[in-house]
Amino acid sequence: SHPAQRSAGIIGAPFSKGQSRGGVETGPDKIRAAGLVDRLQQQGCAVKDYGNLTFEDIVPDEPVRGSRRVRAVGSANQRLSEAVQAVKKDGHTAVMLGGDHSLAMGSIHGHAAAVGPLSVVWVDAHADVNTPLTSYTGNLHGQPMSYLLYELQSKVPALPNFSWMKPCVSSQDLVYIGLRDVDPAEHHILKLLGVKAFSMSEVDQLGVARVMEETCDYLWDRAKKPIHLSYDIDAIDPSVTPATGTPVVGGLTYREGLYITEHLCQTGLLSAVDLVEVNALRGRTEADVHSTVSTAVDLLLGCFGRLREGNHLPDYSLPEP
Ligand code: NNH
Ligand code: MN
Ligand code: MN
Ligand code: MN
Repeated sequence: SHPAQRSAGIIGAPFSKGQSRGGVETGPDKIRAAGLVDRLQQQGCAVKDYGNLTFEDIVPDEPVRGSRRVRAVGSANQRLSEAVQAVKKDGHTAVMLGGDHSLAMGSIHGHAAAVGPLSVVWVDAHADVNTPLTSYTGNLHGQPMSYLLYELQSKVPALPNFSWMKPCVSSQDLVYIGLRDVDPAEHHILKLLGVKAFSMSEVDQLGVARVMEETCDYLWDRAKKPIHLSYDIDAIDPSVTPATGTPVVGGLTYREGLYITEHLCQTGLLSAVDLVEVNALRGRTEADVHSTVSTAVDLLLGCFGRLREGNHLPDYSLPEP
């Protein structure tokens, strides 16, 4: 059988101000340089590369409620939201190459604005559901879900350059996979809202195949909606993807990480993908960076029908002797 070979609309978002480590803004170009577009095309996927967004430098951008670069994050995400809406209106599966994970705000907002209610699968070592009032770090990449969830709006303060941002995800339409570094306030929020989460303990207990079956059963209980996959490369074990800002031991294996993409692709509902937090400056060696970037590419290929059993194009015919 042939998996849905949808077209990919790629947006590069070279943005790093949702956290404090330089280098994550080179993610889009590193992932492209590893051959993403060619390899997607070789597997029969049509690709339109929309290039990299440009972001204005906002000065001054003083901390707000302890969070840094709020205005820059707000305006970058507004631009990204518009770009994702355009890609969805062109009929592609949107692929957002980050950049840091604060970009999920604009990506998910734009996706929902274009197609309506979504299911969100958040694959990450972290829950990224702090509010500015609970964050220990003041980094907005640890906060995007708090702005996206309807149920948390009474707990999030208004921030400058965030007035465009409207919540668009219900807590029942969100599943986490890969959690292993969750702050106390985040854990409280997940329990309060009853958010479905497969931490690394559940991945150990159930195995990734059952995690994915249960993820889809849970999300489809009400209705089959377009899926937004937000993939933080730090979900994968740092032995495989060390070049990222906040590596956490005990992560998904390469195979588990890839299985998630294969399974979601086979649903036919994958409508947008974020691949974030690849930071080439965080690798100690060239091999660290190569392993991280090539894993990111493989995850994206998995989202667009690459199978480990092999693939062939539908019009393949054997050469006659
Ligand atoms: N929970 C921490 C924070 O809010 C860490 C977030 N870091 C991430 N998230 N890399 O994916 O800052
Ligand atoms: Mn994240
Ligand atoms: Mn993370
Ligand atoms: Mn065939």
